[in-house]
Amino acid sequence: MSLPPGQRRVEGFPRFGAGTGRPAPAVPLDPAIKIRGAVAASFAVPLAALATLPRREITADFHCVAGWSATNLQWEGVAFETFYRRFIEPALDPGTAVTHLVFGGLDGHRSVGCLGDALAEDVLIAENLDGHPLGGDHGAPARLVSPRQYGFISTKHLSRIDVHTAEPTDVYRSPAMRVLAPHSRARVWQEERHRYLPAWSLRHVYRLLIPPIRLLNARGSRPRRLG
Ligand SMILES: Nc1nc2c(c(=O)[nH]1)N[C@H]1C(S)=C(S)[C@@H](COP(=O)(O)O)O[C@H]1N2
Ligand SMILES: [Mo]
Repeated sequence: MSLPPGQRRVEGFPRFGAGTGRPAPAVPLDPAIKIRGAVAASFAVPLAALATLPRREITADFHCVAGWSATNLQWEGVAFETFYRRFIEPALDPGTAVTHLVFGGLDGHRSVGCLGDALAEDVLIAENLDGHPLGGDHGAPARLVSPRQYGFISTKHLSRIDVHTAEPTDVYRSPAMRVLAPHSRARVWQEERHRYLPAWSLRHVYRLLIPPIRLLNARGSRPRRLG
């Protein structure tokens, strides 16, 4: 199987993210996904409710915008479209035209996607990876997985979804994220890495970031020593 433009295969599936050396956030006793924004009233969907929905399994490659790809991952969970139709759509005020969603994680990571991309048939709220419940490294207790978009869209430790009727402009607002200016659609086969700059101009720069970020993330994945 070929990889999208500018991507290179890595062995295994590294833990990755701007959260650097920090350990994964603790999983709450009764984890839930809070829904806010353009809904009649905010509410929370307990993760336990996912067990009552039709389940979906996909096998897909995973592509980080920095240029690594992990191949042949098996995800199991609930199709995001199923979740959206079951919980979010019924909570909208009549006539509300949703355009974008912001996916928030327990560690503060946030990503923006347009509704159409989020409703693609291979987008999941995943609870299992390769036959095992997600561990801290890969997004316990549940994460978004959108295989045809760069990895930063696939928010781990998913705990919040904000519903929007226009593209929110304040999500990627740290100084680093302003420079990285992620593309609003982030489709890997179209190589939509950066909002303004052509992807080829960034391939080398992004690739330089992979070893230090991998190292920091690997440190954070070690259990904390007691005492
Ligand atoms: N909550 C959260 N989600 C996140 C991140 C993060 O740091 N925190 N990093 C993103 C990035 S940049 C990538 S490439 C993938 C990495 O997923 P992995 O750590 O399971 O390999 O998760 C994305 N989702
Ligand atoms: Mo990434």
